[in-house]
Amino acid sequence: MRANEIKRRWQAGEACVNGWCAIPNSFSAELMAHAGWDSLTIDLQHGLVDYQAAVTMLQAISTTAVPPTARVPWVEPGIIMKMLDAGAMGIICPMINTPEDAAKFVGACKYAPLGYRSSGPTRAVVYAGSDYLSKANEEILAIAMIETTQALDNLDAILDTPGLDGVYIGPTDLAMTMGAPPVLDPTDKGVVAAIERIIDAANARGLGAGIHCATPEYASKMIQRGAKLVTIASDGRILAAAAAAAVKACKGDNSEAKPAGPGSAY
Ligand code: 3PY
Ligand code: MG
Repeated sequence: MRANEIKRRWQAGEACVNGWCAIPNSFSAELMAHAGWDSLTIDLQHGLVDYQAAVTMLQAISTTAVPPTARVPWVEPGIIMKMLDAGAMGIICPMINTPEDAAKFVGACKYAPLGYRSSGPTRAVVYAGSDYLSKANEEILAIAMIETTQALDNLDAILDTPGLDGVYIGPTDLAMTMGAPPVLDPTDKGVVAAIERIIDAANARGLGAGIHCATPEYASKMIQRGAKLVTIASDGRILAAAAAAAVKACKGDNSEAKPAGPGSAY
């Protein structure tokens, strides 16, 4: 089976600079795949991507060796298994708040005896190799999003879930549940302390810690702080910023760019 390069990097103590695909299109995914990211995530939660678009995006990404993951909409085994069958090499699952959520999530990502994933890796065998069924439990990553105060309260129990490979911090939701401004790249002291606590607790167990960032500067800072997967914005966000900058440069417009609200952070 194709080795999961995210896992290889984590084992070598290296971080992945991760791209985020929210645009439901195979060509934008192909462009992202050729842009030099270490890994890519197709976002079926807040991205505009449905299952059929996601399949074509996985095919586009597989014109390169970049490992694809998917963020699913919720802790729902059906879509987790469908994305894995389509060839995602890992799943990022939002709102894992309890050890029960974590066990349900990890179980959906792993075949028996580790979990209850159903056998039927229709495209995954084509993409990842004919020995997929026997190797998938080792190579497929189950990454739980920690993004609420409830998850913080249950952090140790969630991280101790057998088979969990990593965590992914959602700073916006986390801040919102802490009563802080809901933004990526937070500076609120309480939110920053929570992020650092999650990264340290994951690293102490040999789990990969990921975080969604808005800027390369914050992402680099997070790598220095111990994060092993840092996302920078999204395809849509990067496209919008580059387009706005080009128009502004051509028009010689010196006015401030319109700030995007937190809701458009992806
Ligand atoms: C959040 O900030 O809540 C996220 O889910 C980022 O992906
Ligand atoms: Mg979130």
